[in-house]
Amino acid sequence: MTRKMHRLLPALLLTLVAGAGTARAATREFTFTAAATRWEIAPGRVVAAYAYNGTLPGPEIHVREGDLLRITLVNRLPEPTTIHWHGIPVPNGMDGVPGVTAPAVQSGGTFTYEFLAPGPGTYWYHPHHDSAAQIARGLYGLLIVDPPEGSRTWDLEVPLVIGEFGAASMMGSSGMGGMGSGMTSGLTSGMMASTLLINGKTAPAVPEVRVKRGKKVLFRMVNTGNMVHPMHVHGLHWDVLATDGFDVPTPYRKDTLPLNAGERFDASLLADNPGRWLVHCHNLQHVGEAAGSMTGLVFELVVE
Ligand SMILES: [Cu+2]
Repeated sequence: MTRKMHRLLPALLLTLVAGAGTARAATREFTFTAAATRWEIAPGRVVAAYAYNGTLPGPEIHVREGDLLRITLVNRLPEPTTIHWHGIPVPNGMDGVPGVTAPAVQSGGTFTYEFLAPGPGTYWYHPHHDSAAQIARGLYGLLIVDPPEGSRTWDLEVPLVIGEFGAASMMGSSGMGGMGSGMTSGLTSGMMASTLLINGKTAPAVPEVRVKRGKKVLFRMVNTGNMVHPMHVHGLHWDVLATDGFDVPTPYRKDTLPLNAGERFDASLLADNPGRWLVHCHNLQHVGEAAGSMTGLVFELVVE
């Protein structure tokens, strides 16, 4: 054995040992381009939004625990921005907080975030620069660390990302356009409801969820807004499995699950009661009725 090999051997062994523990870990590379876009929150209702890769919410990323994530932010917004990885213990410089961890990414600039995927669970990402306004314009998305292969105990997975579109403008922030005439008609519950989004749509444009009787559905719920949204399901129950990315010690049942600002829940639902059921925010100012259909934070769950 040469002297060079002697020097390399410990490093080689370390690599093999480390490799054995994370045999299935992979390097996962993504590009998120933040840009202004027009977004249809309901048929014919187009708003001026900010979005990652032109979608609202942004791309839903699925990775495995231990994967090395390399996510490049391309800033095509007319202002600086960052991405903060909510709930993920990233290295300090990757946390996306200007003035604390790393400078904001200027308009036209790029930055590559690099960190390891944490344990299985529901996480989300959003800017931490002018956060209230940029999140209210649509910059947010889900980052899901999937459980190990074969350990899933649900049949269908449904994201439930709540957004308060344009909420910052109601509080006096500038630059929110495209909300339509509703913005000038006063703070009525109907107007409020028209700005609240589930997965980028407002009811009645939120698609129904269809599930076969006896199947289990996992809802990955995230409240990206600033208000509490008590999500209520008719005819069935939520089984709370995890909150903020942590499994709860003992799953518990709820039929109304309050999502605080920034909070997230993994709640499964056993579709054991056939019919067409309502799922809605039970802050009833967040749902409304227009022309006989419900608006705002509401959708239908069909058990076949
Ligand atoms: Cu609500």
